[in-house]
Amino acid sequence: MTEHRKSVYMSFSTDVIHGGHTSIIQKAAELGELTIGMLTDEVVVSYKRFPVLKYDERVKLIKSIKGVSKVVPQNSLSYAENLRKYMPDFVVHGDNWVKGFQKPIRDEVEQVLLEYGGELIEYPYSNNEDYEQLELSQREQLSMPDARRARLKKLLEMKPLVSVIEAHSGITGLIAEKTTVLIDGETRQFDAMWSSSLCDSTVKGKPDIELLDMSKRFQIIDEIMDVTTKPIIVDADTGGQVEHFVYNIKTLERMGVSAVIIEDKTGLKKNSLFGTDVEQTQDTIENFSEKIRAGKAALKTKDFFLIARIESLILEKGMEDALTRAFAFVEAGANGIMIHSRKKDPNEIFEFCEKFRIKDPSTPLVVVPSSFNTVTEDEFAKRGVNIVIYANQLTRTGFPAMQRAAESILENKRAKEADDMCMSINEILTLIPGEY
Ligand code: SPV
Ligand code: MG
Repeated sequence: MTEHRKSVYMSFSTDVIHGGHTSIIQKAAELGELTIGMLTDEVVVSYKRFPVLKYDERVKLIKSIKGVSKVVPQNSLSYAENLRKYMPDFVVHGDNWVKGFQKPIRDEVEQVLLEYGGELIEYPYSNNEDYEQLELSQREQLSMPDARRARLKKLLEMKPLVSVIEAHSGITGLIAEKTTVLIDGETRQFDAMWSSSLCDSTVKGKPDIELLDMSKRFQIIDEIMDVTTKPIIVDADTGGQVEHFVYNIKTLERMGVSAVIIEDKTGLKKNSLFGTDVEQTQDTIENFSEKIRAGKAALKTKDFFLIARIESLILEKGMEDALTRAFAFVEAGANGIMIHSRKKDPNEIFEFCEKFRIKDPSTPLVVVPSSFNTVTEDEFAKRGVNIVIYANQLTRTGFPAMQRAAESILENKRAKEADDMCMSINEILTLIPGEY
């Protein structure tokens, strides 16, 4: 009787194959028939960085390596689903996950292997400077204008919902870029950043009335771009005068921004969350459509999105008005629609999405749930929303903390009591690349 050939499982996400990969694959293949679980694009985006090669290309790449018998999709960072399905005799991994971010994944692998008597085999991780350099240069590549700009569109094709957080400086950009959580074997990161008129103005101590000129806004965006790789969506208020807007949209596109959102208001813009408490004027459909057409005509690439934001619900003009505008603005060339509301109750947003989707199944829908903040991303996705923007949370959390620290120093005439509120110097240093 011939002995049953053992089966081996490894998980991969990589889009660059180097000697470290081929040597561990070789060792794994010596143990038996090797199946590779290739992480899907959606998983790679949520735990690492945007893959330079798409899933199918990464599969082709790994399949071409000697020793690989089969490649299957792995739909989560967790191995559990695939291990229970394929029940490999061995799981092979580098020993770099014994501690750190991936430890819970490893613990789960051990547990699942115990269920059926599989074995975990770990080889020393190859800490090679050249490989690290390779990864760094991939990241650098992602931050270049052409690569960065095109990625929002790719993310929309790849994920049911794109999650965006506000950033207004280099440091908040880094928080948006790097913050990762691991929950139930699933990692989450933000996909993109929002450059908010409200937050940019607040940081400068100015009201959100289109007072900050675009060159100031460009400077802030440039600062963020300097230290991050993720795509950026820019809040360009009303877009201003058409004659100015056509220049500004071109600048944004050239910088590598992925999308601009302009709102259908005119005159002195006030923040939408004031609603009808202050005087705000909505632009006519004709004028705003003209602005959209002019903006689109100024663009040079197909990657850049001009998204029209509808203020009808904010200004209590009714659902019909909001829908009429949405269809007209898509007709004028808008690549997406942002519908805004300042109600806590999300029903008017849900109703808009449902009615919009009956006639238009594909134009991306964007929401900013500052007020209707009980709704989860999964629920939004079910309702046909494609982009959720957390528009001001990093600003609104940062400033109260600063205020508390300032008060504490005044109260105590020293900084000791404020120390517990502060991030350690060490943490600050490691947040900023090159400082450790
Ligand atoms: C912003 O973030 O500046 C926005 C969203 O435009 S809101 O403040 O809700 O109007
Ligand atoms: Mg704004």
